[in-house]
Amino acid sequence: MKPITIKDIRLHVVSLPYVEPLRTSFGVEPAKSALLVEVETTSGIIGWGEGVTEVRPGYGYETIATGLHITDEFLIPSLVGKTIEKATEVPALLRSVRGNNFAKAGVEAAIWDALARANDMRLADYFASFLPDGHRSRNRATVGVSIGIQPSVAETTAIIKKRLDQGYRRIKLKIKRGWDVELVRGVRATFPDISLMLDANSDYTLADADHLAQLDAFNLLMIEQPLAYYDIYEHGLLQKQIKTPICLDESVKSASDLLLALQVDATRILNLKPARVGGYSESLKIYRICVENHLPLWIGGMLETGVGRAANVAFASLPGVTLPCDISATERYFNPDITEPPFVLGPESTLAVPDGYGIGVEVQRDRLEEAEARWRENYPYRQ
Ligand code: OSB
Ligand code: MG
Repeated sequence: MKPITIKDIRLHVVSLPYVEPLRTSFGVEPAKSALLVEVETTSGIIGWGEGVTEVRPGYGYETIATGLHITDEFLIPSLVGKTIEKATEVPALLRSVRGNNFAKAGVEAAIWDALARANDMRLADYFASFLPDGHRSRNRATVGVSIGIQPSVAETTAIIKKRLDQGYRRIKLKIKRGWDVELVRGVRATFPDISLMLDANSDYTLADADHLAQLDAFNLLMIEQPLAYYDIYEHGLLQKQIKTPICLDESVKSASDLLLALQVDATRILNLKPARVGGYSESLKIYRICVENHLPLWIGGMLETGVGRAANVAFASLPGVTLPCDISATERYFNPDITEPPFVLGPESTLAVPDGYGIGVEVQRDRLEEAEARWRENYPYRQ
């Protein structure tokens, strides 16, 4: 493997209108805002990465503004001028900064892309090179679709029908207190057999255990993150009171969190969002823990632009990712995205890993500039 030397790291804040916003238990954003990281090497290779900072500290505590601050002032100076042989060296270079996983994940992802491109490799194959034989990329990711909170059951079933007709084979519904059992009962009346799961985004407390146990009647694949975003222990207590498998999302921010969650039976399935755990190096550690413990694993999404989506598709193509992922086709999110080619839903609810090197998609400079201008118009405090 050829090493890279980092010449420059540039940040781009973009705003992209959603085709359809996603309402969760903590709210809705009208447009996608993203902090994109562009790494340039001394040999002129460009790598791209995307953390998942949002405008508000809703899903995680980081925001676009904290991402800019941490990346600009602390992460970039730790990396510029450094020669990197393996992308897994990056976390050690960023060790002096605690937390701020989304910001770290953005720069780490750009370095993964640059190293793969510098070595004429697809990112999926570069990921696999850190795993034992038998973990080669399957060249496609099996995916599902996430459906936001709708005004009624009828509107929810109409969207589910549209998604099933498009070829998605696993449906995730966002729920919140007061929008759960009756929703699922209504949906199951129309679709008794579809592969169905729920995501509560931390809206409940342990006092809701009896209420949540009513969901056991509906043959759900899992319920994602019912309790507090920082909690592991009480999810283990809740799992004793409900049969539906619990899948942690927000609470698992490192391999160490996952080991604790396994110890207290707080997660029977894992939603891994590489940015949430600080990047793909930590994600590979978590991947190995899941394989060793036979823990079903899937890759979650944060409505990423094509930059983040492409890297997640590459990771999701690894065989230890055993359940459908929250990575849908480009047309479900943006029209157009800032990268080409788009991801198109293929046979058996899959997205193909692109053939190109690195993340395999190319940022379109004209669209990037347009999306940066849109951010500046909407968020003038950052000008
Ligand atoms: O909890 O998985 C979540 C989007 C924003 C914030 C949190 C979540 C989500 C999703 C998006 O569910 C799924 C996707 O990217 O398709
Ligand atoms: Mg979730």
